[in-house]
Amino acid sequence: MKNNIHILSNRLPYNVQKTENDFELIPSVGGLATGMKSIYTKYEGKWIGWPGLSTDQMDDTDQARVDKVLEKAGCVPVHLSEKEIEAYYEGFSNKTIWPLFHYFNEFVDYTHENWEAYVAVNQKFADVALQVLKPGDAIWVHDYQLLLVPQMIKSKMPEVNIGFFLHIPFPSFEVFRILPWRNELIEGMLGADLLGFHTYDYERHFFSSVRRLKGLEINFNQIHTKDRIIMADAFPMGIDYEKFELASQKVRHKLNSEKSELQIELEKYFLLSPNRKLILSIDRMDYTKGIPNRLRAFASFLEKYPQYRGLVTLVMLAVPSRGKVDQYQLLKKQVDELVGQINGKFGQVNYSPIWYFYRSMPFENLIELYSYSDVALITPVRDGMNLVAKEYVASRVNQNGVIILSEMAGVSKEMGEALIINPNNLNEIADAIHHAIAMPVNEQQQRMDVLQKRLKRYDVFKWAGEFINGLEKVRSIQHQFNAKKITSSLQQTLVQQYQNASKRAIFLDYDGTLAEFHHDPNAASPETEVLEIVQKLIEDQRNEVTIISGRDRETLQKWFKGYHLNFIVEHGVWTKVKGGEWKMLYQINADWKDFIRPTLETFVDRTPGSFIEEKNFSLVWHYRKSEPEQGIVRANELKDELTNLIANHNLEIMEGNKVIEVKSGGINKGAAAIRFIGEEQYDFIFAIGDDWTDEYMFRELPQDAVTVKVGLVNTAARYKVESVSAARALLKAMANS
Ligand code: GDG
Repeated sequence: MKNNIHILSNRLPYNVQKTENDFELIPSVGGLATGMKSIYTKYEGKWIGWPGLSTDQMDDTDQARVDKVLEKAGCVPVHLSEKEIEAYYEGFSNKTIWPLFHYFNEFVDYTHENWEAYVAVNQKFADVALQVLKPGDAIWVHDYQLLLVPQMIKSKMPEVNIGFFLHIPFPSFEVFRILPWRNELIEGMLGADLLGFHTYDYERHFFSSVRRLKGLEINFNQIHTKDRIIMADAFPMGIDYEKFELASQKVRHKLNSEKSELQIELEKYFLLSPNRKLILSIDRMDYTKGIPNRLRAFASFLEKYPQYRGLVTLVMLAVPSRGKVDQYQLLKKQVDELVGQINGKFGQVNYSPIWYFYRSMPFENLIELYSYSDVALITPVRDGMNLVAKEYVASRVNQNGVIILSEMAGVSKEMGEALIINPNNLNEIADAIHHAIAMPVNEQQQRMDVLQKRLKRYDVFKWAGEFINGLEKVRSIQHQFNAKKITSSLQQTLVQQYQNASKRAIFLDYDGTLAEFHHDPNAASPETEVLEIVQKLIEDQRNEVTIISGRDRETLQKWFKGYHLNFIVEHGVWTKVKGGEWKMLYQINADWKDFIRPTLETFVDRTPGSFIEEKNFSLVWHYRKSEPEQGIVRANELKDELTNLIANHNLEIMEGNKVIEVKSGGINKGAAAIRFIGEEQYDFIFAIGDDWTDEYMFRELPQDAVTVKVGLVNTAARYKVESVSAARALLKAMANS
């Protein structure tokens, strides 16, 4: 059976329209629809989404008909009621997530019922997807309306490969944390195997929230959860370049009789004077697009450079959007007023400074606007990407034209050749308009040439293809990491090996292996479950059970008082064979501590939340409680400084889980475990541990030893388990066998 790739988004790529006695589908022309169609048709998947008609607008017969026409087009509908759309889409999606993710904190609505509807509708989408999906399939989920869907699918069908793409910005943690439902949203997204963003900045903001809210480790662009690797990456969305290029080539060669009214008007405009210029502005009427500031900046331009009055016109197409939301109604009013004021102030008999269209236009008109405008003025205050900028570039077949572009739009990262402005700096925008109009044609063409080559290469098909490659890549990385994972059948084999053995050495690391990490290392005393496992293991006469840890003698002895155990502590400095006395295996001194301690103290002062633990033969700097990113930066700095300091001393730096430890050289758990085994003949050697210090054991124990890493990261161990609870389950299975 073939593995399919399905698409899931809020809207299906069609508008459903009622005809006299049936329904018909009108295809959407958007870039996403085009890009995704190439994918779901190639991989024979389905497109799952809301068809655009509410269940209140259809009776059962209508619904059955709609389902049927959609089925023919490869679509599976998620039917929603008027009420659901209002609370989930207009409510939580557009009044909560949209403003917050675009840094409009003051517009964020915190209605709890909308959140509940968001959860319920996301579940509806996930349930429909679960009906469609087969094991081995992949699904690509789109955008902020569906942030919870990945986890909802993953929890039911972990074997499905899930991609998620966010079309809007992911905000800085300081903004994201404002949301009461921040944890749920992050968990929802972490159900995906691959997360795509338009830019690296959004990706790094996302990582920052993942670190801070979930405490997960992130290596390069891989997030390590307890049971799998998740990847995130920047995939800047492209456009259907050829479509815009071809359409604008045609515009130029039209006969008069074929020209639209708009095209005729545009041509007339330039006839009045060869010095006339047209500036273009196109967006949805949305407060994120910076329309009022754009108008104000245009007025400043006419004020500052009066020689252009009568010669430069701004054509502004604002497409109606989300008209039911208060802020959008206010914005519309504000824009209407500003246009009126500017036209009133600078207008002449033959000249209107702004041509304002509040409606949407057919594609042909859009191309005419792109083709006839000398400058594209794109000034959003926040914008995930902004495809208008790319479409303008693709439409400039003569390679002239200049783009003025806000640095707050994701697309600015790919368009260094545009004139980049800060959308709040009206003076800068006014000067940029002047710069653009005065720019020599050969310079315009040089800039345009670079932009066109880049956008042509990375078009929407390439973008979609790269994302699918990413999904395949993450699957193979997950396989590699899972290769050593102990499955239930492997566990049975290991337990069998254990049963068959007559003399066993068992080395158990403590923190991160038997016990979860605690913020306070002194509060990590063993839970009953751990004590029971240890008890069970030591009851068997064939077992030599050793706790092997970096901790000090006193703590472990106290915690396991009365248990007939061996101890190797402080990474092997001290050993205690059961019933015997503590012995120091090495004659080592700790004079060096006075010379290292001041450096660690400086780092404690500079890194709030970090502290020093002093052991007999080592000093440890802990940063588990500090700000995660700062902790990592400081840890790297500290390693650097220590490396210089310890040169010519017999000392070692070890990096554990959120700790940097300096200790006397030549001592490690591997050497200690080997020494413990000595001449004894064991027919089953088992060692389990979670961090870097345990890797010494994994490397030095005999090859046939059963070595187990806790955590799905690279390791020298033969096997891996994903978590402390899985480690305990394995030990329990052996102990109870
Ligand atoms: C979101 C993110 C991100 C506009 N007016 C008409 C019309 N359009 C088309 C344009 C363009 C699209 O609409 C607008 O796309 P943008 O990218 O500029 O903005 P959003 O709608 O806010 O989209 C954005 C995007 O998702 C993709 O990930 O770039 O940052 O906010 O394609 O051509 N098309 C027609 N008539 C119009 O009047 N036919």
